[in-house]
Amino acid sequence: SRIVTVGAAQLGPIQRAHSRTDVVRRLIDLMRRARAMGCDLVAFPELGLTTFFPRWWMEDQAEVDAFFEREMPGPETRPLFEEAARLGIGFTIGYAELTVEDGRTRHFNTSILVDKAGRIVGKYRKIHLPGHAGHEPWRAFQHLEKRYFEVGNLGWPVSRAFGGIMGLCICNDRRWPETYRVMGMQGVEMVLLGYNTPEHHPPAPEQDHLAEFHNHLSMQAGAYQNSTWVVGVAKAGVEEGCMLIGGTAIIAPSGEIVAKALGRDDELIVAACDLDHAVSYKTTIFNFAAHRRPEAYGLITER
Ligand code: ING
Repeated sequence: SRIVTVGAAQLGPIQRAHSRTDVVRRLIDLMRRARAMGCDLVAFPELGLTTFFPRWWMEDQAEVDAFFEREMPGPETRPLFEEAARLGIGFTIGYAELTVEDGRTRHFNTSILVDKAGRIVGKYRKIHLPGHAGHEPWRAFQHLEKRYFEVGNLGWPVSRAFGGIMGLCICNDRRWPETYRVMGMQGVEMVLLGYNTPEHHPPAPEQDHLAEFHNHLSMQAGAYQNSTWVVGVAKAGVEEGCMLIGGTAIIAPSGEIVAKALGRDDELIVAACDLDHAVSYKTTIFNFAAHRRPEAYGLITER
């Protein structure tokens, strides 16, 4: 067996007034608790340093860019990296990435995987950007990821770390089977993802009561159908008047939920995840080499 003891560190709300320093203090507390429980790795949510700012229509780019990190680690996040290295624990965290590439300024919804020595060994930029790009004042709140972020340009890479093959994705990605399959084709054994999911979905309020169900359904299906562990970590609770679901969970390759958060505030759940648990599925029912028929799958890559 190859045990990776994982902490899924759900965050309660981050209000607009909370500084990065305020948030890093909460992250370090959760990281220390995870280490004390024997974790090799602790996973934090999507946009884990700020409030979910795509809920607002903003026209001043400087106001928007204030939610982004220009370097990682930067001055306010370096203490998190230093504490992780001191404790000997790895972590994932999501953040808004502002960078200059090919001579132009780029904005991504990004997540990184950091090893026990504090090195960034994996990086992902969100590909499935939900919501809308224009101002839609009929909504109780906006969901403007298509306005503030570019589509990720790194694909879904996997990293060899923590004794296995680790993958990253972010929030809406978890609802799309293609996300897991692209990583499954690379032999992924654990997918780490964060999410900020409003309970209310203005275009389809009739779905709201199923928000928690659809959250687990998506991740359990992805785990089972690709024989991989899935660790899904929420930023939860009432952020600036908007209720975000919790439901942080650690899911086995069997599709079973092995640990689940109970509330909607800062909450740590831990599980000893045996990466070899996936072998039984990868070598039988989901033996891709033996059973997949890619010649029949062309349509799923069409527009
Ligand atoms: N959040 C949501 C998610 O996919 C959303 C978007 C909200 C979809 C409500 C459906 C209903 O979980 C992010 N950040 O992708």
